[in-house]
Amino acid sequence: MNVGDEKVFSEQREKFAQVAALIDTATEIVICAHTNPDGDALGSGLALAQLISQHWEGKHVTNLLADNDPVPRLYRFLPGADSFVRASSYEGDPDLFIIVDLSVASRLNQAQAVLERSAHVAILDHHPSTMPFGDVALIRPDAAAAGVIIAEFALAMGATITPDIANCLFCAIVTDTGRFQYQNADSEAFECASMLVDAGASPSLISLNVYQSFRLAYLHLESVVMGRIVTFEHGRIAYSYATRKDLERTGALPDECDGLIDVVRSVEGSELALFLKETPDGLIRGNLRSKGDHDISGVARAFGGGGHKAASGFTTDMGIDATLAAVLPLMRAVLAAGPGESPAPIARQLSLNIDREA
Ligand SMILES: [Mn+2]
Repeated sequence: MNVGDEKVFSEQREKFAQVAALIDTATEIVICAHTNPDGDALGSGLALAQLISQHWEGKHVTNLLADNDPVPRLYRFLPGADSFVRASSYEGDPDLFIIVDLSVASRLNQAQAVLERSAHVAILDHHPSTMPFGDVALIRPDAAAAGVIIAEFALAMGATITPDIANCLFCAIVTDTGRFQYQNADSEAFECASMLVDAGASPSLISLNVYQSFRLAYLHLESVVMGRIVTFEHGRIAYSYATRKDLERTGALPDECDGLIDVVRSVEGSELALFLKETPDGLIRGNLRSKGDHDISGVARAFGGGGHKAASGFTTDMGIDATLAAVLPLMRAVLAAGPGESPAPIARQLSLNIDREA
């Protein structure tokens, strides 16, 4: 949003007050983000938990992980990262469930059971959502990161932003904007970041941990993925992948692969990028990026995934070759259709999904 966009701000203020009212009356509060949590999901959740604990008295706040996987290695330096509880081992009945960086219940995975036991639900998110739910849903797709919304919530509450909270939120914003390089890096993101540095966030500390602490095994995998990049459509589409064998051979871990899509998208002249990763259980996790105005989210949706116009993801069980064979034609169709249009092959694939689910 543009700084000074009064209508958005007043709507947001109203929703913040509603969320605060839910916190006021709750004692047992849980916070959870999406499966495969990234820097925004983890940083936003941790910051919000610390914010509530120190600004409100007598709240019992628990940060949940949607899955049984541990916190990805690169984010374990975040203040409070060791306090996460796996949703499957959480037995409470929360008064309030706050969902951050997510507005689709199914991507809560094992935390869905906790959601069902919760008396109230609030959503603070920036993913485009067609089915908002919960008692309060503040969903702003124009916000660069969920961390931006949490930072503004803190300001609206008049809460103290400690250096720990500031570091969590700075990490959220720097990772979701690709170090302030993606299309979503707007003045609001920079304003928030500036405010967070004033509050004690250390950009160099976060950069050191997130971008300059790769294990050699990961870098060896990166070189494999780099060596395998293929472009077509005159270089406008780039893709690469990592198999289970690649991971075994290099010793890289699945949760280290999140940055590999950035390697693929860095090819000169590429407008759309795809990276596929085979997970240990044989599923294929796909990351899609659009560097210009093309909307890539429809391709992810066609395979049951979702996300933003410029960054989205999906999971299939078809193997790498079959996934490439299915996804690449849709990417080609997105290019052919031009910005803002939804190409027919995507609509067809979406209707196939609906038939299958029905
Ligand atoms: Mn996010």
